[in-house]
Amino acid sequence: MEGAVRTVRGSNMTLAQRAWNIRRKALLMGEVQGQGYIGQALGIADVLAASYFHALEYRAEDPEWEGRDRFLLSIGHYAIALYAVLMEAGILPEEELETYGMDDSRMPMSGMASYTPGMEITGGSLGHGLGIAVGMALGLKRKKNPALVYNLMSDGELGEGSTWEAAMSGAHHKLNNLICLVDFNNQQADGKSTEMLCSEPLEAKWEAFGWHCQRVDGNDLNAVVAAFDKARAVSEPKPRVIIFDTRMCKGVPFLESREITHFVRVEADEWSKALAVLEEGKPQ
Ligand SMILES: Cc1ncc(C[n+]2csc(CCOP(=O)(O)OP(=O)(O)O)c2C)c(N)n1
Ligand SMILES: [Mg+2]
Repeated sequence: MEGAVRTVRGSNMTLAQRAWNIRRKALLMGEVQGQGYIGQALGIADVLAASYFHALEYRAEDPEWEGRDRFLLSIGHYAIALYAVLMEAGILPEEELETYGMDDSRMPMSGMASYTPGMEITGGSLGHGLGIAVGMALGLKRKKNPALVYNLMSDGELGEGSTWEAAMSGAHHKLNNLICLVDFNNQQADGKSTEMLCSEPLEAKWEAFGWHCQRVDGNDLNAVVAAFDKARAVSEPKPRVIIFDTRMCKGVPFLESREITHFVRVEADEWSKALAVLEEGKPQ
């Protein structure tokens, strides 16, 4: 328990506090523009906290350090969530928060590799992150670089054929330096993922494709951390996937209970209300 909630990055801030900070920063950015994929950001905040404050190797002052673990945001529309954790990690300066989504900002609404330090790929065209991750992982292996490649993708991307081609080739090349993270929020543009194009039984599917697979509650920090640790410790020569079941809008109950859609509507006066509600749940 203790090991799971405490960050390994030289501060005594807990992962729960990090996740809360990520949610707060994402809400502040959403408030700036009056919109944003906030449901996704609130849902994935725990996974991002564990990624950047427990699992990944990187140097905040040198985002292109050759030895860094690569974190690919296949889902470009989750950019607001990644900016929040990049700021929390010190890779992006917090002063830029208010520029989110503006002309000339380094933080456009969809993730763009050429704009933002720490944004490894331009990922808005869904279904391509895993293929890029396979190529990167293969390249790192050939260069004898021990860095890991993490690819964060969505449940909607499980409906893309390119995802499964990439999965097959990752296993073929025995990419034990590749960890795929699936945000299973059971939502996509037109409704619930399980009703649009059901990918179940998901664990059996990944395993049949030759991957080591785990499935955990993505809003349970202890389970998330344990899954990262296990994924890194696997000795079999195969790529690893962790499916995170997450809850959209997690941490802001009045949004959680709203009829959840891909683009959660937040009225102009509700951003400050959401921040106030989040404040009530601030971890000690
Ligand atoms: C190849 C491709 N097809 C369609 C889209 C349009 N699109 C943007 S987000 C989205 C929803 C995809 O599902 P998921 O990523 O699970 O959505 P969320 O959980 O954020 O609702 C779609 C279809 C796209 N960006 N790329
Ligand atoms: Mg989804």
